[in-house]
Amino acid sequence: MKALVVGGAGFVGGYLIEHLVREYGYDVLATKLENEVIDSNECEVCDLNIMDSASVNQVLNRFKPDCIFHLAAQSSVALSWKNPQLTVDVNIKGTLNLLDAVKNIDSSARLLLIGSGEEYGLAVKDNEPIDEENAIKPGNIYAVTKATQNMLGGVYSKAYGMDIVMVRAFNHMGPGQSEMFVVSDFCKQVAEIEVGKKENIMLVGNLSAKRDFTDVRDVVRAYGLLAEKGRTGETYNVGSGRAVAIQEILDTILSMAKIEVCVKTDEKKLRPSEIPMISANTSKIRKDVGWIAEIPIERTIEDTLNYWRNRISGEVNAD
Ligand code: A2R
Ligand code: GDD
Repeated sequence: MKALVVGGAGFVGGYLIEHLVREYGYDVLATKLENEVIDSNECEVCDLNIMDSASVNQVLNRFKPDCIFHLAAQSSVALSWKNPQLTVDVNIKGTLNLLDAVKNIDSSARLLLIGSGEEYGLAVKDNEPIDEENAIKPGNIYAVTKATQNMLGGVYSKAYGMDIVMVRAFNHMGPGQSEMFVVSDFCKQVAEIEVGKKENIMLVGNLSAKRDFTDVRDVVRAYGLLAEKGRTGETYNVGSGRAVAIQEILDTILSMAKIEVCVKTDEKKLRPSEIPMISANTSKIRKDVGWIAEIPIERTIEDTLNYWRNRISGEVNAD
């Protein structure tokens, strides 16, 4: 089985490549942007900017994958407020380039489009986990682009008989994630404060929002199972099914800190608009492919904090 991982240098990409090779023995080609690095001897690597439709066609024609995991994106909600043009270009036009390339070469490859729990946005009601049958009501620019991706996937699947599975991934976390995202951001700050690399003030944004967090190692397990057993043309939630307040995440991280940390709200981290709570009903993925998130949130947080401690102490020693 030949799997193409588009956006393979990102956070999920690294874990997914390893999972596909070790768990399934897939032959993997991972794509990255020119300035990125994929540090793996388990797969073939090539440069690909999904905005360049000719190159997308070329890569597909050459590799002829059986399965494509589309991870490439501008993946930050916060950045989508600051750079809506880039977010729309990459997440919508880039996805369209991939869909058209698969269609044009008449490929029967299964395509997994990785969307977001953010697509539901304001449709989430009464603090209840939301399922795939609900209407969506995206509440930010990133969410609009991912909702569009999902709709394009549905249309291409129906109209052209393409084998497309759409995913709505809720928040993921784990060692190696960019500090643009909340768990990594908080862990990095604690690790810097512990070694005196940063003054003892931890800057935070909105702590009242509730989100549904899953360990990246569980997330890639879901993607592998969906590629193997997901129903074509369907959308699947990938999440833990439990909403946790960002305040609770912060408290857990602070309880693991080696020193007492001062916390301060940074106005710049507050967003123009915020969905109060988003959490996944995961009945469908459990029923169809037998997936359920397994890794407890405390373990992921501890692993992420230790990742940053190692990285920061390495940097401090190198100075
Ligand atoms: O933005 P960068 O330099 O970190 O590169 C990202 C890359 N990417 C692109 N790849 C090809 N052509 C482009 N025009 C392009 N623009 C950005 O996609 C990054 O290496 C990768 C996405 O990985 P992350 O940002 O680390 O996201 P993560 O957490 O791996 O999420 C995977 C998927 C994304 O579609 C999210 O929107 C969704 O799961 O939640
Ligand atoms: N990044 C960040 N930094 N977020 C903070 C902070 C902070 O200091 N303080 C509070 N937050 C809050 C944000 O306002 C948001 O409500 C929540 O923490 C999570 O923020 P992020 O980690 O930036 O993720 P996101 O929810 O905006 O988006 C992530 O999850 C989506 C799925 O739900 C990304 O991984 C998306 O790619 C993904 O689709």
